[in-house]
Amino acid sequence: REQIEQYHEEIIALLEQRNATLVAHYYCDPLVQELAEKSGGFIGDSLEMARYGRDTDASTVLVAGVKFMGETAKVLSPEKQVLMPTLEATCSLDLGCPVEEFNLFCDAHPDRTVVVYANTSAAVKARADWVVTSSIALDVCDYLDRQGEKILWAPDQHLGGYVQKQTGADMLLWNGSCIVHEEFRAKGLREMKAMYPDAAVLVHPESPDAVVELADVVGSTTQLLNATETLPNPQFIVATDRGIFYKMQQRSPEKLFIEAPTGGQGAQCRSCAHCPWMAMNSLERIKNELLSPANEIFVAPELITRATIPLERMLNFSN
Ligand code: CIZ
Ligand code: SF4
Repeated sequence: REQIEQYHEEIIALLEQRNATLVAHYYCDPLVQELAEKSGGFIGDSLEMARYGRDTDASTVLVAGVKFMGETAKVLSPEKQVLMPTLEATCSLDLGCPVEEFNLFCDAHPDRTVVVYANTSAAVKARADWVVTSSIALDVCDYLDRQGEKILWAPDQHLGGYVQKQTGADMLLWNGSCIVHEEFRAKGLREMKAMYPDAAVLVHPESPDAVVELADVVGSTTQLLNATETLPNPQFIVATDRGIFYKMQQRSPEKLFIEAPTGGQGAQCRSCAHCPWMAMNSLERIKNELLSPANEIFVAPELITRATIPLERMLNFSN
């Protein structure tokens, strides 16, 4: 613990020297989230991170998350330096939606409004009419449906299927998925619910349909976090990345938070309830990056110009 405190203090001094701020995703290691808090930085979901990065006065934004979050920060603040602890931290949704294939898909369906999830590259966003996160996907697609628009949705098929079911919108879905959320299993969850009859079940909509159906609350990371405060239940079964337990427990120390069951077993399962890419954001890498920046995010100017349009729409819609 003493060693960690020392690490934290060294990093805070380095952040000050560089006029830098640390912004961390809820799925990062608790020690990194704690550092973000202590340093006066920020913890949030990808929508909140994007807004914070845009609005901060710091000249350098150090993004502890995955690559698309760094790219989004750069697109929204091209004048700022955006650093990441590593450039290897990616996302199965981003990887599963390469821009060349995506462009062909869009070309084949010119009559559809293109809505992409935030978990995509800047190049994919540059082709989109709208960018959404899980906190506003339902509202945006519902709005577009009411305007009579047909939607092309990418890349998460589970979230897309959920939105389609809830809104009745005409949606053509890309077939991507999140390697963390797709591991949650309905059978195990049903058994767990029977063991904890007083628990509320919280599910992120990147999870399979059968798991979503068992939920008391379906929502984005922030919406699930808020539910742990507003619901009276003493226990919660949580189907999302376990990184979020840090904030849940901090806000409600008296409540019990239980990981929803996954298909894989222990150490064999690299992605069970914790994103292996989020886990790459270690204190050591954060410190090294501030000592000698080697992982700066650059986005081509023409992509910035184009990707800004759907990203601004996202930020304005959710204001
Ligand atoms: O699954 C993710 O990576 C999420 C939920 C990102 C975000 O915060 O929107
Ligand atoms: Fe991507 Fe899933 Fe990791 Fe989020 S948790 S960054 S969606 S792989």
